[in-house]
Amino acid sequence: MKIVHISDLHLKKFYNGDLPIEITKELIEDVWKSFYEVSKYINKISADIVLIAGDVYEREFFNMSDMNRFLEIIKSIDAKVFISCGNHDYLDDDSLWNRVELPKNLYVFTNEFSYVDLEDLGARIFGISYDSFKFNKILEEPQLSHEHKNILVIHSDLKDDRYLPLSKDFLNKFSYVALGHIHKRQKVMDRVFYSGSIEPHSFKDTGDRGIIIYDTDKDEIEFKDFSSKDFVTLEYEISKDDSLQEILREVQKLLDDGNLYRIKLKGKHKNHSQISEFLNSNLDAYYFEIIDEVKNDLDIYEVFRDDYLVKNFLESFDDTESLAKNLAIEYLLEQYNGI
Ligand SMILES: [Mn+2]
Repeated sequence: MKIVHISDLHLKKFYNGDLPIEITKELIEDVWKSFYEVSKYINKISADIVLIAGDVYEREFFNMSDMNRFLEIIKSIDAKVFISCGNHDYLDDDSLWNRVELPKNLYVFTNEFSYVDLEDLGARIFGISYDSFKFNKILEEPQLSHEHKNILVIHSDLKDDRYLPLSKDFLNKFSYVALGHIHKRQKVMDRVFYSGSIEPHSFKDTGDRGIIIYDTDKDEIEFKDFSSKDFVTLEYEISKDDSLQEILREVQKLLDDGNLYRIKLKGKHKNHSQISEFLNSNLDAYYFEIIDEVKNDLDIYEVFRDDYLVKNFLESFDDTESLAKNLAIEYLLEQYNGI
Protein backbone atom coordinates (compact mmCIF):
# COMPACT_ATOMS: atom_id res chain seq x y z
CA MET A 1 0.00 0.00 0.00
CA LYS A 2 1.27 3.43 -0.94
CA ILE A 3 0.37 6.37 1.27
CA VAL A 4 0.89 9.97 0.21
CA HIS A 5 1.21 12.44 3.06
CA ILE A 6 0.51 16.13 2.42
CA SER A 7 -0.03 19.03 4.80
CA ASP A 8 -0.15 22.78 5.15
CA LEU A 9 -1.13 23.73 1.64
CA HIS A 10 -2.39 27.05 3.03
CA LEU A 11 -4.32 27.77 -0.14
CA LYS A 12 -5.11 31.49 -0.45
CA LYS A 13 -2.48 32.49 2.07
CA PHE A 14 -1.31 36.06 1.57
CA TYR A 15 2.37 36.69 2.12
CA ASN A 16 2.85 38.17 5.55
CA GLY A 17 5.09 41.11 4.69
CA ASP A 18 6.02 43.51 2.00
CA LEU A 19 5.75 41.99 -1.48
CA PRO A 20 4.30 43.53 -4.63
CA ILE A 21 0.71 42.38 -5.07
CA GLU A 22 1.45 40.70 -8.44
CA ILE A 23 4.04 38.50 -6.74
CA THR A 24 1.72 37.73 -3.84
CA LYS A 25 -0.89 36.60 -6.35
CA GLU A 26 1.63 34.43 -8.16
CA LEU A 27 2.71 32.80 -4.90
CA ILE A 28 -0.92 31.99 -4.13
CA GLU A 29 -1.35 30.54 -7.61
CA ASP A 30 1.86 28.51 -7.21
CA VAL A 31 0.29 26.52 -4.38
CA TRP A 32 -2.66 25.60 -6.59
CA LYS A 33 -0.30 24.57 -9.37
CA SER A 34 1.86 22.48 -7.06
CA PHE A 35 -1.17 20.77 -5.59
CA TYR A 36 -2.39 20.02 -9.10
CA GLU A 37 1.04 18.54 -9.92
CA VAL A 38 0.86 16.49 -6.72
CA SER A 39 -2.55 15.14 -7.76
CA LYS A 40 -1.16 13.98 -11.09
CA TYR A 41 1.81 12.40 -9.35
CA ILE A 42 -0.47 10.54 -6.93
CA ASN A 43 -2.21 8.90 -9.91
CA LYS A 44 1.08 8.24 -11.67
CA ILE A 45 2.48 6.22 -8.77
CA SER A 46 -0.95 4.60 -8.15
CA ALA A 47 -1.05 5.61 -4.51
CA ASP A 48 -3.84 4.04 -2.46
CA ILE A 49 -4.39 6.60 0.25
CA VAL A 50 -3.80 10.34 0.50
CA LEU A 51 -3.60 11.87 3.96
CA ILE A 52 -3.89 15.66 4.25
CA ALA A 53 -2.93 16.75 7.75
CA GLY A 54 -4.68 20.09 7.96
CA ASP A 55 -4.31 23.75 7.06
CA VAL A 56 -5.54 23.04 3.55
CA TYR A 57 -6.67 26.67 3.20
CA GLU A 58 -6.95 30.03 4.91
CA ARG A 59 -10.50 30.31 6.22
CA GLU A 60 -10.65 34.10 5.87
CA PHE A 61 -9.90 34.13 2.15
CA PHE A 62 -11.07 30.79 0.84
CA ASN A 63 -14.41 31.19 -0.92
CA MET A 64 -16.89 28.85 -2.60
CA SER A 65 -15.23 28.99 -5.98
CA ASP A 66 -11.90 28.12 -4.33
CA MET A 67 -13.61 25.20 -2.61
CA ASN A 68 -15.00 23.95 -5.91
CA ARG A 69 -11.61 24.31 -7.51
CA PHE A 70 -10.10 22.26 -4.68
CA LEU A 71 -12.76 19.57 -4.97
CA GLU A 72 -12.23 19.27 -8.73
CA ILE A 73 -8.61 18.40 -8.06
CA ILE A 74 -9.61 15.92 -5.35
CA LYS A 75 -12.07 14.27 -7.76
CA SER A 76 -9.29 13.77 -10.30
CA ILE A 77 -7.34 11.70 -7.75
CA ASP A 78 -7.78 7.93 -8.01
CA ALA A 79 -6.86 7.28 -4.37
CA LYS A 80 -9.00 7.77 -1.29
CA VAL A 81 -8.32 11.11 0.38
CA PHE A 82 -8.60 11.84 4.11
CA ILE A 83 -8.44 15.28 5.65
CA SER A 84 -8.04 16.24 9.30
CA CYS A 85 -8.61 19.99 9.48
CA GLY A 86 -6.13 22.18 11.34
CA ASN A 87 -6.13 25.58 12.99
CA HIS A 88 -6.36 27.61 9.77
CA ASP A 89 -9.14 25.58 8.14
CA TYR A 90 -10.91 24.40 11.29
CA LEU A 91 -14.25 22.70 10.94
CA ASP A 92 -17.25 24.36 12.59
CA ASP A 93 -20.84 25.24 11.63
CA ASP A 94 -19.69 28.01 9.30
CA SER A 95 -17.27 25.81 7.36
CA LEU A 96 -17.55 25.61 3.60
CA TRP A 97 -17.36 21.84 4.02
CA ASN A 98 -21.00 21.98 5.18
CA ARG A 99 -22.11 23.62 1.95
CA VAL A 100 -20.69 21.20 -0.58
CA GLU A 101 -21.25 17.64 -1.56
CA LEU A 102 -18.05 15.75 -0.92
CA PRO A 103 -16.57 13.70 -3.76
CA LYS A 104 -16.90 9.96 -3.21
CA ASN A 105 -13.17 9.56 -2.65
CA LEU A 106 -12.94 12.24 0.06
CA TYR A 107 -13.47 11.89 3.78
CA VAL A 108 -13.18 14.83 6.18
CA PHE A 109 -12.81 13.90 9.83
CA THR A 110 -15.27 15.37 12.35
CA ASN A 111 -14.37 17.12 15.60
CA GLU A 112 -14.46 13.75 17.37
CA PHE A 113 -11.49 11.44 17.33
CA SER A 114 -12.67 8.59 15.10
CA TYR A 115 -11.64 6.16 12.38
CA VAL A 116 -12.61 4.77 9.00
CA ASP A 117 -11.87 1.20 7.94
CA LEU A 118 -10.71 0.42 4.42
CA GLU A 119 -11.25 -3.31 4.20
CA ASP A 120 -9.82 -3.69 0.71
CA LEU A 121 -6.54 -2.16 1.87
CA GLY A 122 -6.56 -3.54 5.38
CA ALA A 123 -6.19 -0.06 6.79
CA ARG A 124 -7.86 1.81 9.63
CA ILE A 125 -7.47 5.57 9.28
CA PHE A 126 -7.77 7.68 12.43
CA GLY A 127 -8.24 11.43 12.47
CA ILE A 128 -9.86 14.47 14.02
CA SER A 129 -10.55 18.01 12.82
CA TYR A 130 -10.01 21.18 14.87
CA ASP A 131 -13.19 23.07 15.77
CA SER A 132 -11.48 26.42 16.36
CA PHE A 133 -8.12 28.14 15.90
CA LYS A 134 -6.91 26.69 19.17
CA PHE A 135 -7.76 23.10 19.84
CA ASN A 136 -6.70 21.16 22.83
CA LYS A 137 -8.50 17.97 23.53
CA ILE A 138 -7.46 14.87 25.41
CA LEU A 139 -7.82 12.12 22.84
CA GLU A 140 -9.27 8.87 24.04
CA GLU A 141 -7.38 5.64 23.52
CA PRO A 142 -7.45 4.73 19.83
CA GLN A 143 -9.44 1.59 19.06
CA LEU A 144 -6.60 -0.17 17.37
CA SER A 145 -7.30 -3.09 15.10
CA HIS A 146 -5.07 -6.14 14.88
CA GLU A 147 -6.33 -6.96 11.40
CA HIS A 148 -5.53 -3.52 9.99
CA LYS A 149 -2.67 -1.13 9.67
CA ASN A 150 -3.56 1.68 12.07
CA ILE A 151 -2.78 5.01 10.51
CA LEU A 152 -3.26 8.49 11.96
CA VAL A 153 -3.65 11.82 10.17
CA ILE A 154 -3.63 14.80 12.51
CA HIS A 155 -2.70 18.46 12.89
CA SER A 156 -0.54 18.88 15.94
CA ASP A 157 2.23 20.83 17.52
CA LEU A 158 3.76 18.15 19.70
CA LYS A 159 4.89 20.68 22.30
CA ASP A 160 2.28 23.43 22.22
CA ASP A 161 -0.86 23.19 24.39
CA ARG A 162 -2.84 25.29 21.92
CA TYR A 163 -2.44 22.85 19.04
CA LEU A 164 -3.35 19.37 20.18
CA PRO A 165 -0.04 18.20 21.63
CA LEU A 166 0.52 14.44 21.43
CA SER A 167 2.80 12.19 23.43
CA LYS A 168 5.35 9.87 21.89
CA ASP A 169 3.56 6.93 23.52
CA PHE A 170 0.40 7.89 21.72
CA LEU A 171 2.16 8.33 18.38
CA ASN A 172 3.92 5.02 18.82
CA LYS A 173 0.66 3.10 18.62
CA PHE A 174 0.29 3.68 14.88
CA SER A 175 1.92 2.16 11.80
CA TYR A 176 2.20 5.63 10.30
CA VAL A 177 1.41 9.13 11.58
CA ALA A 178 0.91 11.95 9.08
CA LEU A 179 1.42 15.17 10.99
CA GLY A 180 0.64 18.70 9.91
CA HIS A 181 1.25 22.20 11.34
CA ILE A 182 5.05 22.50 11.19
CA HIS A 183 6.03 23.76 7.74
CA LYS A 184 9.46 22.21 7.70
CA ARG A 185 9.56 18.56 6.79
CA GLN A 186 10.83 16.48 9.68
CA LYS A 187 10.95 13.05 11.16
CA VAL A 188 9.62 12.92 14.71
CA MET A 189 10.34 9.23 15.19
CA ASP A 190 10.10 6.06 13.07
CA ARG A 191 7.09 6.37 10.76
CA VAL A 192 5.97 9.65 12.37
CA PHE A 193 6.55 12.62 10.09
CA TYR A 194 5.74 16.19 9.35
CA SER A 195 5.55 16.41 5.57
CA GLY A 196 5.88 20.22 5.70
CA SER A 197 4.23 22.66 3.34
CA ILE A 198 4.37 22.07 -0.42
CA GLU A 199 5.42 25.66 -1.10
CA PRO A 200 7.49 28.00 1.05
CA HIS A 201 5.49 30.93 2.44
CA SER A 202 8.22 33.23 3.74
CA PHE A 203 11.97 33.74 4.03
CA LYS A 204 11.79 31.58 7.14
CA ASP A 205 10.68 28.62 4.97
CA THR A 206 14.01 27.36 3.72
CA GLY A 207 14.78 23.96 2.25
CA ASP A 208 12.82 21.64 -0.03
CA ARG A 209 9.03 21.58 0.08
CA GLY A 210 6.81 18.73 -0.99
CA ILE A 211 5.16 15.49 -0.01
CA ILE A 212 6.04 12.20 1.67
CA ILE A 213 5.34 8.83 0.10
CA TYR A 214 5.25 5.85 2.43
CA ASP A 215 5.29 2.40 0.90
CA THR A 216 4.01 0.07 3.66
CA ASP A 217 5.07 -3.13 1.84
CA LYS A 218 8.67 -2.03 1.46
CA ASP A 219 8.54 0.07 4.65
CA GLU A 220 10.15 2.87 2.69
CA ILE A 221 9.75 6.60 3.19
CA GLU A 222 10.41 8.86 0.25
CA PHE A 223 10.26 12.61 -0.05
CA LYS A 224 9.41 14.44 -3.25
CA ASP A 225 9.95 18.13 -3.84
CA PHE A 226 7.12 20.10 -5.46
CA SER A 227 7.86 23.73 -4.69
CA SER A 228 8.12 26.07 -7.65
CA LYS A 229 9.90 29.06 -6.11
CA ASP A 230 12.37 29.27 -3.26
CA PHE A 231 12.78 32.02 -0.71
CA VAL A 232 16.54 32.40 -0.47
CA THR A 233 18.47 34.43 2.06
CA LEU A 234 22.09 34.93 1.13
CA GLU A 235 25.03 36.94 2.41
CA TYR A 236 27.50 38.72 0.25
CA GLU A 237 30.77 39.96 1.69
CA ILE A 238 31.93 43.08 -0.10
CA SER A 239 35.65 43.61 -0.65
CA LYS A 240 36.58 47.15 0.02
CA ASP A 241 38.30 47.66 -3.32
CA ASP A 242 35.47 46.31 -5.50
CA SER A 243 33.85 48.78 -7.86
CA LEU A 244 30.08 49.08 -7.86
CA GLN A 245 30.01 47.28 -11.22
CA GLU A 246 32.06 44.39 -9.83
CA ILE A 247 29.77 44.07 -6.83
CA LEU A 248 26.76 44.06 -9.14
CA ARG A 249 28.28 41.38 -11.35
CA GLU A 250 29.19 39.13 -8.41
CA VAL A 251 25.83 39.45 -6.67
CA GLN A 252 24.00 38.90 -9.96
CA LYS A 253 25.84 35.58 -10.39
CA LEU A 254 24.30 34.32 -7.12
CA LEU A 255 20.72 34.79 -8.31
CA ASP A 256 18.71 32.21 -10.23
CA ASP A 257 15.62 32.90 -12.25
CA GLY A 258 12.31 32.83 -10.47
CA ASN A 259 13.37 32.68 -6.84
CA LEU A 260 12.86 35.35 -4.19
CA TYR A 261 15.99 36.72 -2.59
CA ARG A 262 16.90 38.50 0.57
CA ILE A 263 20.46 39.71 0.13
CA LYS A 264 22.49 40.66 3.17
CA LEU A 265 25.43 42.86 2.26
CA LYS A 266 28.37 42.70 4.64
CA GLY A 267 31.89 44.03 4.71
CA LYS A 268 33.42 47.48 4.43
CA HIS A 269 33.44 49.89 1.56
CA LYS A 270 34.22 53.53 1.08
CA ASN A 271 31.11 54.03 -1.07
CA HIS A 272 28.98 52.06 1.30
CA SER A 273 26.09 54.48 1.11
CA GLN A 274 25.72 54.01 -2.64
CA ILE A 275 25.93 50.24 -2.90
CA SER A 276 22.38 49.20 -2.06
CA GLU A 277 20.89 51.97 -4.18
CA PHE A 278 23.06 50.93 -7.10
CA LEU A 279 22.08 47.27 -6.72
CA ASN A 280 18.42 48.17 -6.28
CA SER A 281 18.40 49.91 -9.64
CA ASN A 282 20.58 47.44 -11.55
CA LEU A 283 20.13 43.90 -10.25
CA ASP A 284 17.94 41.65 -12.34
CA ALA A 285 15.78 39.17 -10.39
CA TYR A 286 12.18 38.01 -10.03
CA TYR A 287 12.20 39.58 -6.57
CA PHE A 288 14.93 40.73 -4.24
CA GLU A 289 15.36 42.86 -1.18
CA ILE A 290 18.60 44.15 0.24
CA ILE A 291 19.62 44.29 3.86
CA ASP A 292 22.52 46.68 3.92
CA GLU A 293 24.99 45.98 6.70
CA VAL A 294 28.03 47.39 4.93
CA LYS A 295 30.26 49.45 7.18
CA ASN A 296 32.16 52.53 6.29
CA ASP A 297 35.73 52.06 5.22
CA LEU A 298 36.77 55.62 5.88
CA ASP A 299 39.40 56.58 8.42
CA ILE A 300 37.85 59.18 10.67
CA TYR A 301 41.19 60.91 11.35
CA GLU A 302 41.86 61.06 7.63
CA VAL A 303 38.43 62.47 6.81
CA PHE A 304 38.58 65.12 9.53
CA ARG A 305 42.34 65.73 9.49
CA ASP A 306 41.98 69.52 9.37
CA ASP A 307 39.10 69.69 11.79
CA TYR A 308 40.52 70.36 15.26
CA LEU A 309 37.10 70.47 16.83
CA VAL A 310 36.41 66.86 15.83
CA LYS A 311 39.93 65.76 16.74
CA ASN A 312 39.64 67.29 20.21
CA PHE A 313 36.23 65.75 20.64
CA LEU A 314 37.50 62.27 19.77
CA GLU A 315 40.48 62.67 22.08
CA SER A 316 38.19 63.60 24.94
CA PHE A 317 37.01 59.97 25.29
CA ASP A 318 39.05 57.91 27.75
CA ASP A 319 39.78 54.16 27.51
CA THR A 320 36.59 53.13 29.30
CA GLU A 321 34.47 54.96 26.76
CA SER A 322 35.32 53.09 23.57
CA LEU A 323 31.71 52.09 22.92
CA ALA A 324 30.56 55.71 23.00
CA LYS A 325 33.57 56.73 20.95
CA ASN A 326 32.77 54.18 18.23
CA LEU A 327 29.18 55.33 18.09
CA ALA A 328 30.36 58.92 17.74
CA ILE A 329 32.73 57.91 14.94
CA GLU A 330 29.99 56.04 13.15
CA TYR A 331 27.69 59.02 13.48
CA LEU A 332 30.28 61.49 12.22
CA LEU A 333 31.06 59.33 9.18
CA GLU A 334 27.39 58.98 8.39
CA GLN A 335 27.05 62.75 8.53
CA TYR A 336 30.07 63.03 6.30
CA ASN A 337 28.46 60.66 3.79
CA GLY A 338 25.27 62.68 3.94
CA ILE A 339 23.01 59.83 5.03
MN1 LIG B 1 -1.38 24.96 11.57
